[in-house]
Amino acid sequence: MASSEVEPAKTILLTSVANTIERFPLREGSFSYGTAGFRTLWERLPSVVNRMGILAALRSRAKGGQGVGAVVTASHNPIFDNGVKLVDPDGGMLSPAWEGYATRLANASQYDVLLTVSDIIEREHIDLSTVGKVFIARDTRPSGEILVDGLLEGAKAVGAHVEDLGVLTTPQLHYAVRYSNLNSKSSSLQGYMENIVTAFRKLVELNPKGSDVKIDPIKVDCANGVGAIHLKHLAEMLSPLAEYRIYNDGTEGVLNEGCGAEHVKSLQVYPIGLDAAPNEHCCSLDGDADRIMFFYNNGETSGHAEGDGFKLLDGDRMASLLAGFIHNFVLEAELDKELSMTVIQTAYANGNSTSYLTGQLKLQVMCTSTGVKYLHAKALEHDIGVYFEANGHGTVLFSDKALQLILAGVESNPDPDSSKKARSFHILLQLSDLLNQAVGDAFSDMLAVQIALLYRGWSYIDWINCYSDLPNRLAKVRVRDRSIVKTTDAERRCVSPPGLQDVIDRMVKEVSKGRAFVRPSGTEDIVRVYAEAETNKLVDELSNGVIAAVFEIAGGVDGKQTHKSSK
Ligand code: NG1
Ligand code: ZN
Repeated sequence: MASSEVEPAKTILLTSVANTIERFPLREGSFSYGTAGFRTLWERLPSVVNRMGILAALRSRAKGGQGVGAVVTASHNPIFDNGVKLVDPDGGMLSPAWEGYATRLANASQYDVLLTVSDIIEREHIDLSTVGKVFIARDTRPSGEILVDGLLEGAKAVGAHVEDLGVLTTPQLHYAVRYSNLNSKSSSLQGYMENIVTAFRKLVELNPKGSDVKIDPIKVDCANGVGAIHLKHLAEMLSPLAEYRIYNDGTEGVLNEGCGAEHVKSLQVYPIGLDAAPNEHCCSLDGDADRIMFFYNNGETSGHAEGDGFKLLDGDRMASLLAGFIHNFVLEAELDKELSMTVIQTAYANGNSTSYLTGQLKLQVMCTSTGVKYLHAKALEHDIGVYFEANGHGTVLFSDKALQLILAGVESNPDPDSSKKARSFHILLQLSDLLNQAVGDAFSDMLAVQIALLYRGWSYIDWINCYSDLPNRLAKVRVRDRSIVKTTDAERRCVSPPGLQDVIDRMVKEVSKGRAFVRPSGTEDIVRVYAEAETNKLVDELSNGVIAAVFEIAGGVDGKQTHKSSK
C-alpha cells in the first residue's frame, strides 16, 4: 500500500474500533491474559471479548491474513464463568508477545484502546491492505451466545472475515484454525471427525491380532459440556466397532457440577450419575473437552462411600502408556537413531511416573513450567514430543522430519503385512493423524489410549500396574500478594520470598522420596503447594510443613487442600 494511503486506512480502522468498543464499555479493569486466556464471571467479560475480537483480527492481519481463532469457554469452571482464548495460525496458543497486548487491551480505557491498536499496527508492521480471517467457536455455556456477538463485532470492526463455527470443543477449533492455514486436511468439523475416525479404524485393522477384535466399551462422563454433543456424533461414526456410553450429556445436569475431569481428579470420586461396575472402563472429559481422566472401580471398599474402589489414571499415566507404545514402533521402524523422542512433563508429574519413563522405558524426560503452551513449545523442539500435564491436558507431536521419514517408510513398504518394520511405519502414520497436532484433545487422547490398550491386550488394571503413584498432596494458600512468590527451574525452586526455598529444602531432605514446591497460580489468585513422599504420613507432614512455611514467609491469609492422593 502506498504510504499516502496508510493514514486514511488507519483512521478508518480506528473509527470503526471506536464505534464497536463504545457498544461494549469497560466496567472495571484488572484482567490478565493467563495460561487459559481470560477467565472470570461472564458478566465481566463483554468488553474483554469484544476487544479480543479486535486483537484476533489484528493478529491475523499481522500474519499476512492467515486464519486466527478465538474460543469462548471457561473449561472446567462453574457455569456462570466464561472466558476467551486466542489461537495462533498454527493452531497453537497465542504467541507470548501478543499476550501482553491482550492484557493491555482488556484493561484499557476507551481512548487507550485506540492508542494500543495504533501501537500494535506500528510495532507489528501490519499491512492494512491485508484482510484478516477469524474463526470463532464457543462451548455450551448460556452466556456464550451473547459474548460471541461482541467477539464477532470486534473482529469485523478490524476488517476481518469472520467464520462463526458455533458450538465446538476447544480442540476442534484449534484443529480448524491449523488446517485452514495448512490446506493438507479438511479443516471443517466433518473433516476433523473423519480424520480421527479413519485413523482409529485403520489402527484397529493394523492391530497385529487382526481386525476381528473386541474393543472394551467405555463409559464417558461428558461434564454436561460440549464434549457430549460431538461424542454422540463420533460414537455413531465408530459404531459398532467401538461403543461409547455417554453420561452427563447436559440434558439434565449442570455443566461441571459434580462431574468432569477436574472433579474426578481433585476429589478422586466418581462423577455424578455414572455407576461404575468393577473394572469397567470409564473416563471424564472437562467442560470444553481438551482434558481427559480415566478411572475404574477396583471393587474394593475403602470406607469412603463416594470414592469406594475409585482408581484414577491421569495425564502422567497417558504419557507413560502412549510414550512406551509409540517408542516401541519407533524402534521397530528403526527410526530411533534418526528421530529424537522426548516426554515433557511439569513439576506436578508424579515422581514415580518420571522414574518409570526414564528407568523402565529408557526415555528422555524434560520438565517445563505449568501451562500447555510451555509443554507444547518444548515438544516442538523434538521429532516426537509426548507432552501431558498430570491433570490430563496433552498430546503427541510429530515433527515434519518425523512425518517425512514415516511417510517414506510407508511408501517403500506399501504392504503393512510384509514385515514388523513395515507395519510400524503404517501404525506411526495413523497415530500421527489420530493425535491432534494442534493441541491436547480429549477425543483423540481417548481413542489413542483405547488403541494402545487394544494392541497390548491390557485392561485398566494392567495399565495402572506399570507403576504406583507416590502419595501426594496439592493445596492452595491465599497470600497477601502472590506476585512476591517467584520461581525458577521450571517452577521447581522458589527464588522469592527469600528463605522460603531453604526451609522447603530442609524439610524435603528429612523425608524419603520427598519432593515439594511452591508456585503462584497462573489462573487463580493463590499460591499452590505440591508435596509428595513415600508414605501418606510423610507426605502429610511435608505438605503441612511447607504450607506453614508459606504462611509465615509469604504472608498467608488462608489455605486449603485441593487434592489428595494416597496409597
Ligand atoms: P495454575 O492455576 O497456573 O496452577 C492450572 C493448572 C494447569 C493448567 C491451567 C490452565 C494445576 C496444578 N494447574 O494452572 O495445569 O491446566 O490451570 O491452563 O492443575
Ligand atoms: Zn479444558
